[in-house]
Amino acid sequence: MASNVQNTEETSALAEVVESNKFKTTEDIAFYRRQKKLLPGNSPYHALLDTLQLSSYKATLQLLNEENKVSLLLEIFALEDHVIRIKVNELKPMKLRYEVPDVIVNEPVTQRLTVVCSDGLSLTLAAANGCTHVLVIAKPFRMEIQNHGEVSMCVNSLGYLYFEHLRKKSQSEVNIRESRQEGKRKRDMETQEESEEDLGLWKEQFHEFIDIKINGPTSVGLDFSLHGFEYVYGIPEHTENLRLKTTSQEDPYRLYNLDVFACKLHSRMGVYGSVPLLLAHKQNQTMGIFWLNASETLVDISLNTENKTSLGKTKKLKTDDDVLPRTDVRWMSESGIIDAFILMGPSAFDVFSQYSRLTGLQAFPPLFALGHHQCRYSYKDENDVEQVDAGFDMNDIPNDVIWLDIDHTEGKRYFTWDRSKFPRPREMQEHLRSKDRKLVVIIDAHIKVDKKYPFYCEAKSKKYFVMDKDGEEYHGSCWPGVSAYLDFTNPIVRNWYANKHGLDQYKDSTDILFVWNDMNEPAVFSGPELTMHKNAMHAGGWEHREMHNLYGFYQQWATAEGLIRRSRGMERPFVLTRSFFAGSQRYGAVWTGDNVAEWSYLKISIPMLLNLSITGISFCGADIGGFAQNPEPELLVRWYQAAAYQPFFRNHSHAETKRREPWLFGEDNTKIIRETIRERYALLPFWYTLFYMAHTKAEPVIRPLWVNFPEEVNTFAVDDEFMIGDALLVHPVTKAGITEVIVLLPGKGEQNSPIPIYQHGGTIIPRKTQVLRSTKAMEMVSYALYIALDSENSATGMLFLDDGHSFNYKSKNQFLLRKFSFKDNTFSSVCADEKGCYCTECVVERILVMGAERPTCVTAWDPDGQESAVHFTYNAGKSLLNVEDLRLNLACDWMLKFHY
Ligand code: NBV
Repeated sequence: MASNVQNTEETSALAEVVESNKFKTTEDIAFYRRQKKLLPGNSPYHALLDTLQLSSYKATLQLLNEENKVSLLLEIFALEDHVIRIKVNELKPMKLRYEVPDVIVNEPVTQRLTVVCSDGLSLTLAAANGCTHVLVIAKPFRMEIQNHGEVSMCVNSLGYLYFEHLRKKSQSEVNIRESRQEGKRKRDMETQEESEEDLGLWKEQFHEFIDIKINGPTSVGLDFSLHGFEYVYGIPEHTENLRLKTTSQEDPYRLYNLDVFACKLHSRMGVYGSVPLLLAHKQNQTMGIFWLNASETLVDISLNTENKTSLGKTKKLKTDDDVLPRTDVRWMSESGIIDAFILMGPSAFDVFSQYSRLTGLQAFPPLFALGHHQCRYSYKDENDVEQVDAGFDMNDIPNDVIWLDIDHTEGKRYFTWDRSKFPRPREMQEHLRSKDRKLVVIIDAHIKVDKKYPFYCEAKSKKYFVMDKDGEEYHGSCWPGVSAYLDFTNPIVRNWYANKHGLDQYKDSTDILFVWNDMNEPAVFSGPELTMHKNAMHAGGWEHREMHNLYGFYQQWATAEGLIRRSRGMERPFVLTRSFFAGSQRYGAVWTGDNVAEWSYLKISIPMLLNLSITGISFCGADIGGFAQNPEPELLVRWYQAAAYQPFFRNHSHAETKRREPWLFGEDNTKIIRETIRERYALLPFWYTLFYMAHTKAEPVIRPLWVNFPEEVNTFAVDDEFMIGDALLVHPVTKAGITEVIVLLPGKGEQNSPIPIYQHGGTIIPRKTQVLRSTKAMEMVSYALYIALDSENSATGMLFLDDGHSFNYKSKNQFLLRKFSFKDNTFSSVCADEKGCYCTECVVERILVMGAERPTCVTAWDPDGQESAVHFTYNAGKSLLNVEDLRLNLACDWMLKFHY
């Protein structure tokens, strides 16, 4: 694709790309074709039980492939808190194979495994916790993971363990290489079809792209059978439903980070990011499989049944009582080793916490990042920014951030300003600061190759770029034209890059400027599938194929580190990334990329965000209105009404679309959008508290219904509605022209409703009593507590409070965590974490009790034990009790008594 093309050309070129099959189908993927040749039930692997070695932290034994006589090393670890880790590598690889670094936060704590039973045919290992057992069966090799005596999972019971060992090229293959070196390369390429036996072992062609594999075939794979499970979720990112579908007749789910503009819906092809975590749920248990591999990965899923008494055997589907469902999950990766974590739950929240111990917790966003974001590709100049900013105030709509896309830079040279459009970027930022607002600028992954661009020259001289297979700087084309790509996998490069965000280095940036990392799959217009060639080279001599899915993760990490460093470790960063991997939650937010202004894209945003949320990435959102094309006003309004209840809340649109600021769709629509955004702001204390819970306890901020109602089978496949925390149930309207939807209320059946947001009985939601122009402006606004009583007339809720932007909550314990409860006609506010201490003048001004009876009087008890009557009103028709004009300090313990 030509450099510096105009926007119109860009879009149509990209659209064309999607149409003309620039992306592989599974048939184009050689390692997949090779693995699919394996027949089930025929594993050539034999576990040599007498090679068992036990150390204080693991068990190892050898697996012999009886066909090719290559031995593998199996390592089994029992990690604390109910996680089993299984690693398989070659016993004696010719050279090291890639093991994913940097994703696992701390070396997991392991428990001793002991042999509890062994008969020469199998052996059983017990973890120190006493409830987990691992049965290893010798021939053919397979494993059973048992929990409290019940088989939860079998490994390799279908015999799909697959491991291509490193090898030398045979003489005939060497001849081919030599003839190429003699300059016959082109002719060879044309004449040498990939032979049937070859199957892309050393070379693979896709369109004009030839992937020469210096290491030859390195693919790995394994199957896991989940007994009793028929609902599986996760492995984002796909434009698919929440519940994963069986792939027997259809494509497998592909995990390969790609820049797919306007991705087709219900497709299993890879899009921008990948999290190789699959969750399985049944009534009494949730489990997870985390497949730690950053190379291209495909996942096959099939649903079977089996007799309760004969675990592991595939049977025809029956409906008998003694028949159990079973989901088989087969992971296939192009390279690396097998490193799988089996998260035993048993609850969904246990799985979330087990996974977070491995890959880390959601970064705690600064409060402003939970407000409304206004973005466009691109706001033209300083005047445009000023007008848009003023538009929010004129229309009485709160907003926290204005975003600048690629055109703010000088010829797509990131970290610079186009001075003809942005002559005074510093003043522009100061203006936004005066309005308590922030600026986010885009910094893409590609770097313009330009001898006059100091950023490029410095990185080049330091050899910080990814190299091509011949040892030259890797070049590809992207927005600036010919571009180079920083090797973010190298810690030295990340360190250098992080420093580039310093206020002294990034000219005319201020501390209200935050960052958006785009095109970091990485997107390479001239590369295969619009991404980097797999045989490009990274630090340490690793091929790009090994860690392709990690590239965006590393860029976001370096950026977040840069923003933290810029404030000398004081301020929380905000970084949005398009590409991501397991662990990206530690560095900021993710959005779902280039969606389209169509109802179907609004609908799919719900399952897409839910699958991200349950795989650790709570801070996620989709472009409001759809990035490409123009939403009709009704769609934009409905999209706002959905997105206001989703974690990352940003209006964004393509350059070729009409302007999309919220007040441009007629007075009636502006009014609804205004109310919707204002409602988001009123609920910010609730959102902020939930983010604190995600950050400290790995509880997803939004969740599928089944997470909160794990026993209610009718919730298991629901993905048109969701929960925010455990308090709000939201059912967005995702169809044109309707005024009513059918809402499933767990425990209560279905209901028709025009206002599809419900508060769950038994919960308390903290809100602000007034909405102002931004989160910062609302800092001192008083709180209201909305209490929805359950059938026992009780409710509980939490509130987290701190300065909203620094790390002081952590480094100096400057925070408040309050617990509210309503029980026995008494409402109380108590401290939920004694460590926290934060001085605030903020008060609770209003308490609304839903489902209450009319009291005779209400009294407040202050911390000194003084009781005084307080004013209340009661709406008998709605059973609403409203206690107003309170001034109860948030930092103190107090009570309200309701007298009957
Ligand atoms: O930087 C321009 C856009 C950006 O607005 C969008 O959000 C990204 O997903 N970017 C993709 C590149 C151009 C897409 C046509």
